[in-house]
Amino acid sequence: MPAEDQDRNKQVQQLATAIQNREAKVVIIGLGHVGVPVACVVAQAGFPVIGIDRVHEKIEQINRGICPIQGLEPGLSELLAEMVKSGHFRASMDYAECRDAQVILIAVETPVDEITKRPNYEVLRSVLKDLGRNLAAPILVVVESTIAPRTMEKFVKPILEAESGLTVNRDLYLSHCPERVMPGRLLANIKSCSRVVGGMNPEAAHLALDFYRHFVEAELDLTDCLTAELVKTAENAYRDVQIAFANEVALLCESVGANVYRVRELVNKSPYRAMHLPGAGVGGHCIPKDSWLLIAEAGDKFEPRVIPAARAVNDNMPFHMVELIQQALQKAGRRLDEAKVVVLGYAYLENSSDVRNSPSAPVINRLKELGAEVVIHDPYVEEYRGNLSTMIQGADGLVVMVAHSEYAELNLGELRQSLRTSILVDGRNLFDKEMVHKAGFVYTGIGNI
Ligand code: SAJ
Repeated sequence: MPAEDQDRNKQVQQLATAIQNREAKVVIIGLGHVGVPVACVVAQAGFPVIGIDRVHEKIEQINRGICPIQGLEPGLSELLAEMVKSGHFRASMDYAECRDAQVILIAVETPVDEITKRPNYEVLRSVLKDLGRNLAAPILVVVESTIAPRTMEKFVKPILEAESGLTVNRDLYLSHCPERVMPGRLLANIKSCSRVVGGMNPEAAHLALDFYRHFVEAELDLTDCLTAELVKTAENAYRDVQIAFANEVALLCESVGANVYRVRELVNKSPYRAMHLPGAGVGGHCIPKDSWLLIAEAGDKFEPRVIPAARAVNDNMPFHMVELIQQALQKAGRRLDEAKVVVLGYAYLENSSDVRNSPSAPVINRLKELGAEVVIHDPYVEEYRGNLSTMIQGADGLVVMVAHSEYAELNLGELRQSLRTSILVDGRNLFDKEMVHKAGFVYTGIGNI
């Protein structure tokens, strides 16, 4: 066997052994909702972990044992403090930490451009360049961020090879292993959710598999990078399309005077049906953008129609909420530009403080554009905490944008005393229509007007 191949095999073996023995130094780039819990779990599995991020205060917080992730994440703060204290996890801003690493995980944001809906890889590009200049063979680089199909081949591989001088599948092993974390369950998901492990070649896939097997208790499905890119973006686009279908049925129910939630309940009694929930909009850090990543490479080969249409239906739901508010006020003889409206919920998801792509934002902006006075309440979002009884004084309508549990407990009869006009617009089917009517309110809601 030629010396070069012998050397290559030796390097792969070295890397595989370091991973199997948990001696491999692991560097995790991007300390956000994915990077922080992953760093803690990898450290807990026994690997020495360095986290890299560009935000200095985040580095400071972590190295003081403080978790920078907001929101209710069971066990995360405690695990981070323990891993920092034991010396298994440290944060840094210095990419030089990658020079003696054997495994690199990249978990940085991969948004889409607001207008063009094209992938915005500026952060990913910057990270890859800084990383590439600090890579030493042999090395396994895993991209966990959600990326459009062909990104590993067309974008990640050329930048890393150009900056490092290494060669993919010889001393640089590339993998795409998309995360499947959900707010509120970050730690649990990393261990319990099955994962797709894509490799630029079978050896890379197996190196990644051996790594993830140390801390993922669920199934690990081996495949290539392209398939892994398609699986992640398609699984979220699937959810977006399902939600759009539910929203379209809701609008149909409004037009014929039916209750979409009763329709959905009975539809789902039919085998193999799982109609999603209609609602006031689709927010979050992944569902709204992953559909655009999925179709980013359609190019001139074909024109995707279902996926963009689903996005348009879901993006319109906040504006439909404003129409329902306007109609309810008109019925009560109130003009929107003379009304005070209380928006209940700013987070994108119930019982969460995560406000990324919040559907409440377009509702609030549109109401203000139309001249309404808007008051925002959210028990989980610092900026909007407050005494709801005080905030609703003299208001003309309560708008339920988020199904936070505490809103379901509200005493509407009591609240009604403080309102000028008793209107409730329900964007999340949080209240029973008859119960609200009995409390003296005019009720209208998505799919149940
Ligand atoms: N939503 C609806 N109707 C539904 C479900 C959700 O309107 O039937 C809205 C929510 O109110 C929210 C948005 O869609 O504004 C997104 O909700 P989500 O439940 O999908 O929550 P996410 O954004 O945290 O999605 C994550 C995704 N997980 C990963 O990306 C790993 C998604 O694939 C999961 O299905 C989802 O969590 C989950 O299962 O909770």
